[in-house]
Amino acid sequence: MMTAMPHVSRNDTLFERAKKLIPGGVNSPVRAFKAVGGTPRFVQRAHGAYFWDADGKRYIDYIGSWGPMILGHGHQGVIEAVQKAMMDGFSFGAPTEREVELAEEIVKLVPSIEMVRLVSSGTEAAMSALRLARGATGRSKIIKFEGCYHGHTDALLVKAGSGLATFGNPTSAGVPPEAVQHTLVLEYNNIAQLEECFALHGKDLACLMMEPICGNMNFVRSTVPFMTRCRELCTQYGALLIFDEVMTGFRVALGGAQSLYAKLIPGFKPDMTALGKVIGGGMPLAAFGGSKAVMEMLAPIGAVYQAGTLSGNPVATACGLATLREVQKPGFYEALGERTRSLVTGLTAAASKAGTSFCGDSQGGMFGFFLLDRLPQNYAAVMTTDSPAFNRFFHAMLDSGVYYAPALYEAGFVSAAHTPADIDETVDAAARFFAGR
Ligand code: HOZ
Repeated sequence: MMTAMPHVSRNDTLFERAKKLIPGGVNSPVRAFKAVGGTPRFVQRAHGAYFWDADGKRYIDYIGSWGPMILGHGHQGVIEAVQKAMMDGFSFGAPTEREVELAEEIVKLVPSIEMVRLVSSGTEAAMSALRLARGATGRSKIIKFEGCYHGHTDALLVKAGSGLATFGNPTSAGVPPEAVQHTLVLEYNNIAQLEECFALHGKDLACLMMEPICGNMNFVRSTVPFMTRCRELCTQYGALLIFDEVMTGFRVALGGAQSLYAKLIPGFKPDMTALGKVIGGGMPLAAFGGSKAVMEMLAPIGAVYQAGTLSGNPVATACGLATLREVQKPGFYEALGERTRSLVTGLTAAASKAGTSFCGDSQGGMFGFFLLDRLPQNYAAVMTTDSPAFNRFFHAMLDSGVYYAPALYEAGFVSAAHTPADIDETVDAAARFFAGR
């Protein structure tokens, strides 16, 4: 008699191989399933709103490479631009016309940016903006907020969100105390603490760096009064207000989160901005920019050094430019915002019907949801989420072919390729989970 062979998952096999050679089997901790348990899905291919794992299972993708894939995967126009660029060469280590074109696009779309420098990652963008702020002001101290993540630069890797929060070490080992001695960490949305800190340290502050809408403690907005005080105090004390819009830039609106606050706070703009993710369209590309006066303090004009072999890479800039041209088409953000809102509204209604605590928020193509009764305003409130319940939700959705971030501290992303049917399928899966709890 024939005995059936037990099914061996290719995801499991690949994970076992990966773990022998790559720490934790992943090349960035947020990809691991350490917090939720189980085996990470190894992606074989992706198209539109979906990816297929190594076992051939299809998932509706709400990570989108952690934000860049705003058009969905494999957008034809972007593929053509990348293929064309590749034929002319991968990297030159010398300037190209496309870098100028991308800089022109960024400056046109983000009015606070008069000059921009292209780099390869969000970490690099935030790190370089920080150095420039210190160079420009001649000061050392900086403010960051608990739960905000600005990449893995030493000085900013303290009480951070994203993977650090997920794995329970919000301050990384290996960061010497001296590296963070000038970093002041405050509670997000806490005006009293902010005012107190400026009163004590304002004259020594080089900058305040913040995610205007924080996507690294799930999805938490700065309140308008808080943002107003951040701007006022930075101006009053001569510190630079740096927006980390690596996640939110071209994602929550064409002009980023700063364009939304500018509508609510007259004359509002940050002094510097870090960008990434969407501007590369899925290729390693990021940027930081600000006023001409500050940006001209960078080498080779000024004394603040910053460099990169692959900065402004010709293939990455082609991908970024093609992506930015698509998102400027009329109605793009209206449609994307509507689709994302319908997801959050659908999930909230399904949870409410089942009597489950649930709330969510979204802006443009970025969203967050919490198994809580009301939206949290800071990291401590986010931390009150029932993480085992989140893990059960995550796995139920994964089994149903819906891929959310495997961590409750991450925002989610909807692309232009997500259809109403994808949203319905997602909400139905969630409703089944809520009903069965
Ligand atoms: N930290 C980013 C999301 N919060 C994703 C990039 C990464 O760390 O891999």
